[in-house]
Amino acid sequence: RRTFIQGAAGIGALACIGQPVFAQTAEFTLKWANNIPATHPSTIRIREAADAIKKETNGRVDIQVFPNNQLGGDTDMLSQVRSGAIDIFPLSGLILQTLVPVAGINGLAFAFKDYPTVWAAMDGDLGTYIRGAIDKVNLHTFDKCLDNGYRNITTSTKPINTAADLKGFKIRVPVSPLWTSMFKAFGAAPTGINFSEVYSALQTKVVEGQENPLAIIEIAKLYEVQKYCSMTRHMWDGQWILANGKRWNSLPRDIQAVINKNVALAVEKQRDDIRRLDNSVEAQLKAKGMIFNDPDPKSFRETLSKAGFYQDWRKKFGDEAMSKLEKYSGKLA
Ligand code: X2X
Repeated sequence: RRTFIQGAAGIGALACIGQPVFAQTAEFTLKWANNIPATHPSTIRIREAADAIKKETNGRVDIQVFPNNQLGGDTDMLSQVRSGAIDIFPLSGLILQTLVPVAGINGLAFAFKDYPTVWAAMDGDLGTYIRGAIDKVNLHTFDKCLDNGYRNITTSTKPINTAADLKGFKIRVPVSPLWTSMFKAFGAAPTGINFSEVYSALQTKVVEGQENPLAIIEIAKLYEVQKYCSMTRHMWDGQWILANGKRWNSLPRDIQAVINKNVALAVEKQRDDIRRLDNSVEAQLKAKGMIFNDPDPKSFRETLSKAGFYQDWRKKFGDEAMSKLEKYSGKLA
């Protein structure tokens, strides 16, 4: 950790580009890393929070933000936040599932009909239950998760209109048991690939398609290597903001309070940004040549039911977790 503090010597040099200068060297330098481009609201809002935190602590806290997989892919960054090489790292609950099985539960296909339901569940007792499970692996989780969004399928080859179009379809999914099993249940051929490798996997046609929220498809320029966007909205995905437990607990209470307050503010703004993008990006992507279609969810849900997808995951997650989810989603079968 001492080595990070050396980096704070750079603060003085920033004075020439109009950043505030703090006479003292930061007492707490925290590395914040993510898998998302610098221009995505998840990075923009956290950078704003980092600036506010620096000001409000009179320079005692310096949060350094490393976006876009600069410090590794998700699987690697998860190890790093556990070891303390990274201090704070937002990660999809479904990817965290490899370590905390129940953290994938919000990804059960078609669980949340709309955003009010998402936030009621994730900011309510489903979220509390998941955070409790994450605590047990010595990661601190901030109260509210970031929005990633409702996910849609893009392809370079054909539109996906019904579940039958996914038969044998070579699709990238994030590295997560639930994601892999969902697309296997659709009859597709899913490959688990970290987001850091997705653009090139699509470009070199290792896979024909992938699925992500519209904001990511636009900001990570996936439209350059994909032609069709099928608005399946097959799941909602968010990112839990994880901190190394030992590091977090070692911070003084007043410092934790300033960080908590500003991260919570950043999350609120980030959620608004994503909602706005979710409504506006389709037009931009169409202008760039993507072809959109709106599939009926019915064949997708039926295919999953018939394949035993919901039943299998009900067993894995257990009745207690499922009842917390189904309070919001209604019965999933
Ligand atoms: O890896 C992905 O597809 C992404 C960027 O949506 C996640 O973080 C889960």
